[in-house]
Amino acid sequence: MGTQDGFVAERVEPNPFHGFKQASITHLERPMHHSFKSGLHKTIATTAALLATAGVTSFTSVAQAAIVDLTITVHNLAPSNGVVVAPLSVGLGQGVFDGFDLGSAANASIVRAAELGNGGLWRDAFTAADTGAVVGVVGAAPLAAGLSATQTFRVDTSLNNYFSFIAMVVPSNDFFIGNDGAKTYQLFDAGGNLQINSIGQKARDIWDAGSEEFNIANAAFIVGSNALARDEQNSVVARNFAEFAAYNGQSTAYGYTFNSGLAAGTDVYRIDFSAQPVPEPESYALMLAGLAAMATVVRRRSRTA
Ligand SMILES: [Ca+2]
Ligand SMILES: [Ca+2]
Ligand SMILES: [Ca+2]
Repeated sequence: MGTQDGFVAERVEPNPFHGFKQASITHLERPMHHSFKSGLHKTIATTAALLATAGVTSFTSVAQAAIVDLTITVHNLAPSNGVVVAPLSVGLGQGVFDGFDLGSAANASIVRAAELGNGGLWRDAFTAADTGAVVGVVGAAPLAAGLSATQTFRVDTSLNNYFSFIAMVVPSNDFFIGNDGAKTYQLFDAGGNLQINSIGQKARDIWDAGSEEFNIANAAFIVGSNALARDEQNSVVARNFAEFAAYNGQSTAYGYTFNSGLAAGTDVYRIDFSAQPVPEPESYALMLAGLAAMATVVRRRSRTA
């Protein structure tokens, strides 16, 4: 079954918008294994404590630049009662996956993300083009103005150095944010250092996928509309934020009356990054071997004492 991070469920339901909230809260990729990680950290602490007890003073850092925990935090900065952004699909790879082009027709993965808020096909296409990629979703529900969401991904700074993203922006028929250039955002330099702290999106950065005609009755996030319905637009990907104002006064799925409030330079969204180095598995193995050796020494000493 496909993921259901979008504005409507994949399966057609009698009333698709009845399932709006339920369909919006699921995201399946959880690359982090927090309990495993914290367990290992406890082991390190225990190991360090035992080595210190045994009189070992030179315990060098095990941190390596290549593997990091990348925390991505997204913020909806739009004016209140304004646009909402679907959970952000992200891809971290070598800058080889290019999802769409300004002035060209959007492919099926972009159409799915832009018309229904579901980035599943986009993430599948990303990993098919870049086998070492890490993909996932930030946020469990469409993000309203003033709110934030965060997610941590374990990445290799040499395989996952470029960042890409896509998310539907509503109310709309087929609007989204995302990067046109596969190599626009190089997060990590050759030394594994994070070199981008933040990516901002203004209203003028929002795309119209050109796949679905403007029609309030077929838009997502509007009460009484059927997002699954669509009129083919047969156009190309283009910048467009002015169309949001056409929804002013409409009732939204979040219970407020929509008011776009957008001008070209209005801040809409921000993606923040922070990176925390983590030890590589080989370092853990070496440490555990060292601990075992030290325990043997301690045991022998206590026996001969
Ligand atoms: Ca492109
Ligand atoms: Ca359109
Ligand atoms: Ca639609």
